[in-house]
Amino acid sequence: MNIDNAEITDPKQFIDEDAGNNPYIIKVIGVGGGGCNAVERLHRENLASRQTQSADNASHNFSLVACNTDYDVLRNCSVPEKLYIGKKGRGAGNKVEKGREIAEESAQVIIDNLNDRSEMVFVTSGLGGGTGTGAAPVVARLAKEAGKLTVGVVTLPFEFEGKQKRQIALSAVEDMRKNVDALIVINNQNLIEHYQNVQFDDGMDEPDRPLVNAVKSIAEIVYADGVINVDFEDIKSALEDSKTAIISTGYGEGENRISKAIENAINSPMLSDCDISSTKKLVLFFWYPKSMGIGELQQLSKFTQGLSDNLWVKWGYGKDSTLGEKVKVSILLTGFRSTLPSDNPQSNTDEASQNTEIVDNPRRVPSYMILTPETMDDDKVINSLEQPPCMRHTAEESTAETVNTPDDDKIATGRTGNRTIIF
Ligand SMILES: Nc1nc2c(ncn2[C@@H]2O[C@H](COP(=O)(O)OP(=O)(O)OP(=O)(O)O)[C@@H](O)[C@H]2O)c(=O)[nH]1
Ligand SMILES: [Mg+2]
Repeated sequence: MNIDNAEITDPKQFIDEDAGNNPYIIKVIGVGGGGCNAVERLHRENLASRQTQSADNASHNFSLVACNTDYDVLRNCSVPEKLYIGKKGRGAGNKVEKGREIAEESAQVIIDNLNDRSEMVFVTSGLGGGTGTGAAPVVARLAKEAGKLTVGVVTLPFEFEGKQKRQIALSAVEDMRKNVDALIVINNQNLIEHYQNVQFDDGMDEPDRPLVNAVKSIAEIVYADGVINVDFEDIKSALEDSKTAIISTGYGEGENRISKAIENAINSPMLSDCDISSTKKLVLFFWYPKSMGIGELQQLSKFTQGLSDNLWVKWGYGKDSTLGEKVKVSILLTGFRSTLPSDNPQSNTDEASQNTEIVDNPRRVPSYMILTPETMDDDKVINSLEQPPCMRHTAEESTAETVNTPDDDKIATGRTGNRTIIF
C-alpha cells in the first residue's frame, strides 16, 4: 500500500495487508523512534543472513512490526509491517503521557495486529522520549492480555541526554516490568564506555545486539531438531513472570570450548548490570561438533555450580556439522536480580521491582565472583582477580558471532554489566 497518499487519521492505513497472516510464533514490535530503528536493524541483518545461511537455519523465523506515532519514521522504515498509532502523523514530542494516551486510544489496532499465530512477542523501545516510553508498556500489556509470552527489550538514555530523561526512563522501566514476563535492559551509556575506539557507524549497532541475539536464539532453539529437544513450552516455563532475562548465543573453540561459548553468550557490555549468580531458571541448548567428548560436559557443571542452589534447568543438544571444531551454545538465564544505574535512587519496593536494585553509582558496585575450591589455589585465577576480564574487554570479544578466546585458556569467565562470575 502507498502510505504517501494515505489519510493520516485512520491508523489501519499503515498496516501492510501483504505482510499479514504472520506464519511465525515469534514477533518483534519496535515502538517509537528507537524501537523502529532496532527492528529496522534486525530486518537488515535478517535479509543479509538469509543470503548467507542455509535454508534450514531457523534464526530468521520471526516477524517484525514497526509501530510509531510518527508518519515520517514509518514512511522511511524498510520493515514491511507498519503499525501507525495516532491521528496527526507526528511524534509525541517527548511527552510520555501523550505517548501512553495515543496507545490507549489505538488499543484496538494493536490488538488486531496481535491477533495472529504469534505466541511470543518482543516489545522493544528506546526509553526517554514520548512515544516509546508511553506506548511500549501499553503494547506490552495488550500482548500479555492476548496471552502472548511477552519480553521487553529497552534502552536507557545516554548520560548526555540529562538526568531528567534518565529518571523518566527509569520510571518507564518499572512500567514495562509490570507488563511483561521478562525485561532486558540495555544501557546506552555503556556504548561510550566500552566502545571508545569503534567507528560511529559500527558502534551504533551494538545496543541492538542483545535484541538481535535474543530473538535469533529463541528462534533457533524453538525450531532446532535436537537429539534432546527444547521446545516453546520449555522457553515459556523459564520466561513466564521471570521479570529478568538474558537470552543469547555464543561460540567457543579450543580447550574449555563450552565454557568459552557460554561466556561469549552472556558477556554483553551493553546490558545493564545483572547479578547472574541469583539466576532462578536456566535453559541451555548446545550444538556440538563430531569431535566433542563426554568429559567436556563437566564445563556445564562448573557453570551451574556458580548459580543458585535451587536452579531450575532445562537443556538440550543437537548436532551441527557446519561448526568445524566450534561449540555453539544458546542460553536463557531468568529471574536474577538486576541493578540499574541512577543518579537519584528511587524507592523500588513494589512487587514488580523486587528483582531490581537502583544503585546511585554503578561504578561503585563491587564485582561479583564465584570461586570453586579448585580454582582458589590457581595462580591464574588470582591474577585474573587482580586484573578482571572487564578491564580487558574489547568490542570484538562481545560480538556473539565471533569466538571469544580469553588470554587465559585454563578458566573461562562470564560477565554482565560490571559483575564477574568465574566458572
Ligand atoms: N541505542 C539507540 N538508542 C536510541 C536510538 N534512537 C533513540 N534512542 C534512545 O531512545 C530514546 C527515545 O528516543 P526516540 O525513540 O526517538 O523517542 P520516541 O519514542 O520516538 O518519542 P517521541 O519522538 O517523543 O514521540 C532516546 O532518548 C535515546 O536514548 C537508536 O537508534 N539507538
Ligand atoms: Mg519519535
